[in-house]
Amino acid sequence: MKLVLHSAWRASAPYRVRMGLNLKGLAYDYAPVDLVAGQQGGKAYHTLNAQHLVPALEVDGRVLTQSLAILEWLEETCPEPALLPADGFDRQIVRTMCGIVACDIHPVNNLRILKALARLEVGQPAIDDWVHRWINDGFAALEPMVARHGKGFAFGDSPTLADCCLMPQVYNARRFKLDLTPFPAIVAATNAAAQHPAIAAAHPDNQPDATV
Ligand SMILES: N[C@@H](CCC(=O)N[C@@H](CS)C(=O)NCC(=O)O)C(=O)O
Repeated sequence: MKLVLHSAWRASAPYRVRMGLNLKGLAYDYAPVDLVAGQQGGKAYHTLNAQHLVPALEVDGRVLTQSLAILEWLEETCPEPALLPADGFDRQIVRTMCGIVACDIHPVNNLRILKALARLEVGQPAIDDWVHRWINDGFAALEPMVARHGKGFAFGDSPTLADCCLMPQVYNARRFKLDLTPFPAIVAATNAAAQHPAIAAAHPDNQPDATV
């Protein structure tokens, strides 16, 4: 299976997919998309993702988009190691954790939203407050879930899709200098997950297009 991941080093959604691919032990080619230069809006990328968002995953020439759909596809296609728990109720808890990040925090803090706020002449301090507000709201719900269900990782004692969503969101929170003190369980779980080689390899700083 030939996999090509269209990714941007610092972006959350491709970071989720990099973690999934690495945890499944799947090799892939990395195709960088420069979000700052606006490559996601260009004609060439449109054929890969008509939403003009990363990631896009080429699979033997066919294209998948939407990071959660890609992660679910990976889980179905390569079941081992499992990134969802065996128990059906537990699986839904992991999916709930993913949803809090991917449906309720990330979309309102995405680059295009922050650019739209700037076009409305919202200043940087107010934009930072906006970003913090939505991360804080989501993390306030996630913190007791991780405290209850995490046993080294966000859920249980091995990586799940919850880690694939949480790691990038914590990276993003740090980038926006959010105070993570109120979220000790989230911090502990993500610090522990960061030690996992497959997860460490997915970190933004380790991508070929990283600019720091
Ligand atoms: N729901 C989508 C979100 C994808 C998304 O928002 N990607 C961001 C990077 S994390 C992006 O491409 N942003 C470009 C922009 O806002 O112009 C997914 O999970 O794949």
